[in-house]
Amino acid sequence: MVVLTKGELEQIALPAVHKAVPPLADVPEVDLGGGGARAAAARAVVAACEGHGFFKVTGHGVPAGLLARVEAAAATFFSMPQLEKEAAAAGAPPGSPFGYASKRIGSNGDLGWVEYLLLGVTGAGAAPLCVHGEASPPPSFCSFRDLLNEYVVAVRAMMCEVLGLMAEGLGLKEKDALVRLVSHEESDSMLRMNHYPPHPELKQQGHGRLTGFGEHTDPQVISVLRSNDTSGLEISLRDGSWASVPPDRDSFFINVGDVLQVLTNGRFRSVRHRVMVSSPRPRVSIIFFAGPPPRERLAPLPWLVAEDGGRCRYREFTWREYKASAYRTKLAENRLCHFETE
Ligand code: GA4
Repeated sequence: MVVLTKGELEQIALPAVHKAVPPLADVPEVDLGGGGARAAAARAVVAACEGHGFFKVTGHGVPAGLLARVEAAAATFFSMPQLEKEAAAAGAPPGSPFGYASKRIGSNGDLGWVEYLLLGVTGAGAAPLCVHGEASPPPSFCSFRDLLNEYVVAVRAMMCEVLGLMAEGLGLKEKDALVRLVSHEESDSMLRMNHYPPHPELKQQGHGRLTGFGEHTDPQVISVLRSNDTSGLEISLRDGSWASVPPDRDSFFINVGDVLQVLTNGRFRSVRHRVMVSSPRPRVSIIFFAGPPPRERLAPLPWLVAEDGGRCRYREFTWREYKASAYRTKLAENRLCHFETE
């Protein structure tokens, strides 16, 4: 499916020298199922965000049938001929990150062994998805989009539950301080579907690893990830080492994003992560990135600054400003350092 020029192949293949990394033994887990006490769940969310900046959500209430339909539809989309995929998601204005692409991540020269569909999600209503500037997507794509809308609504409800627990665990007076950001009419979120096909050379060699999606942090508030029970996701630990995340077909994974690190004055950790391709099975993941409205002014929350002895670690900025700055960077760059106060 993917045709590479020699230069591109060399760049993508370069990290194949990386050794396999150990599995993350202690993936923090938060059960939303109502079995445990709410205060305990709130504490577990905070501890996980302070630790790895990453955790697993069980008892999430998103119907298994919906997840199976979304997974099947994503697999069907990626199995279409290249031209059809491009046509189905065409219409994004030049310079916009939205639409279908293969191997090229962002617009600053990053490459990966991945093809993807990136869709904009605005508003808080029942049909928030939009393929920006869509001319007239084919009918087959419209039913796919309806299904993804259903998915976004369900995932956003679960995510708001998690953000509510976070606010509680942090002891914020304003209990909806975080939920409000991502469920506003103008919230600027995204849905991404990634497909990592097995690499033919790796299959022949039987070993080796390619970069599917290079290391990075997510700029938004939080990201909610699902995958088709296939390995590949790795996170960076506080000591700088990497650990692979054992796949789990029943749960969601949550990443703290850059904005949440800022709001919590650095108490929560925006987790650096990547996807490596070594599996003989294709990996398909679907990620919801929850962002605030473009005009939203973001700064460390006063309560958390007070708890930190009055030290405010980041200057105030709007999401529009941060996003513009982030989108000028290469994937692996530290984007928050430009907004630190010292
Ligand atoms: C990382 C998180 C999301 O996938 C994304 C990515 C975006 C893109 O693919 O266009 C970016 C990347 C992400 C951060 C730095 C810039 C922008 C690629 C890139 C090199 C959609 C996002 O919001 O930021």
